[in-house]
Amino acid sequence: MVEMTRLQAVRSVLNTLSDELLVVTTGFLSRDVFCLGDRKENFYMCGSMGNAYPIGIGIALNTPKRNVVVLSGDGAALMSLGSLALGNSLKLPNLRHVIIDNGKYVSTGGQPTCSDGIDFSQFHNTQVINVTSDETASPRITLNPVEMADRFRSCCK
Ligand SMILES: Cc1ncc(C[n+]2csc(CCOP(=O)(O)OP(=O)(O)O)c2C)c(N)n1
Ligand SMILES: [Mg+2]
Repeated sequence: MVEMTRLQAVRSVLNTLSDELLVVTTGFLSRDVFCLGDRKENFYMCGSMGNAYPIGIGIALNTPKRNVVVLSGDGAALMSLGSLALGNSLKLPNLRHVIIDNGKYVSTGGQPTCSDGIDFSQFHNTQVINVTSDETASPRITLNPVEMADRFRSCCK
């Protein structure tokens, strides 16, 4: 098994992107993506844990000509299991889910999740990247939320 840190995992995902719309989960992962590869096609779901994937479903349904990638943490994916079932049911061809699984809620202090109790790769177009260690937090996102949402919307055509 390839061992990656959280930032290496995030870089590996960003390296796969061209013009995809990217929805990123709350916490350190949004900060990491902002620092390593901010682009107008990125939507950072600051604050509302578990909502990145359901938002990704909505965007993929409404912009069928665009490919949508959702980047989640294991804790966020566990919080939103209903949406993973919906993803399995809809099987949207333009939606991809990448889950960075560190087995913890790292952004809030490293409390353990129960991600070892589920095989996320059973879900539609889902890739799991197991992370063996986490760097300290990237700096906070400096974008104004309205500005960020507006520039993202302008790409959703
Ligand atoms: C509904 C809700 N519950 C709790 C939080 C607090 N919170 C923010 S990030 C986070 C941890 C997220 O864990 P995970 O998705 O595994 O990502 P990681 O931090 O490990 O990268 C928590 C508990 C929140 N923002 N929203
Ligand atoms: Mg985690």
